[in-house]
Amino acid sequence: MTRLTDEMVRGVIGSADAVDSMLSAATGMNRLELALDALGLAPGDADPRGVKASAVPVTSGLGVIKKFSESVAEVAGKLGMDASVTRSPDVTGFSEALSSGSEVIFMADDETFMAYNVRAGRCANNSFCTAAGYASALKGAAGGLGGKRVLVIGAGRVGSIAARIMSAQGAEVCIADIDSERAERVAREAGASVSGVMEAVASHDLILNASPAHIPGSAIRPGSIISSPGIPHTFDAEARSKATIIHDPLDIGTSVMAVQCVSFSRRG
Ligand code: 2YJ
Repeated sequence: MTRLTDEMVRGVIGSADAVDSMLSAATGMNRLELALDALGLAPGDADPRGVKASAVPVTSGLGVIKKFSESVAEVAGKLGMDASVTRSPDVTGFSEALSSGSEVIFMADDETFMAYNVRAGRCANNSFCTAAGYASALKGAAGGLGGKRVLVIGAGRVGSIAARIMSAQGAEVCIADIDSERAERVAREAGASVSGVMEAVASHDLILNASPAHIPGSAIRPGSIISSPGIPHTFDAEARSKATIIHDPLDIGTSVMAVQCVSFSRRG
């Protein structure tokens, strides 16, 4: 799994309004509406406003990413949560978050990024929430996915979940991955077909890119919509001029996590 870096996270603080503008221009939804849609929830099912949240820095593995926890707290704050970063990292930070009365606790190591609902004892997981958020963004931008041909690039955790979600919504999903066995297996599970990356890009207008691959603009069809959680994000100027590209390094996945985590204590 690709790990975020200091550089990828650097721009998150202060960019929430730009992400909101990008989202509403492309999908017609703001971040809360997108998160609710991604999770199949109604507005009354999850109201993040005023919910106390902590982001706990985690030092294990490759260690703390500069401004990661601060960025997570900022994204939660943008949804109206009362969010802050704990003074201490790791277990002491988790304990601090509990003592401070936080209802939602965000933490990430190199494998897993989760939001824990203290009262409900349940977790929202970033891979699922990222897949659901970007699938919902693609659906919003395309005016629905039922009966439409959608390409998923990357059959890892996010791509495989997104393929299942969009297939269940009636899309005709095709999966492309450099590992063809992995693509075949995920396609079987999702009721999807398989294709090579470049020929699939040339024959699809709706793409969910959950891979770190560089897709050259010359291969992209004009008017395409590309919902792209994949990092690093390396679309060139031609791609950006031909396609609507939906991407941010943290906001969409974290917003969906926050809303799902809040919904755990609101809906039994
Ligand atoms: O607390 C910190 O600053 C770090 N321990 C954060 C680590 C962030 N983790 C990742 O980027 C992993 N790839 C997990 C993200 C899951 C994406 N679905």
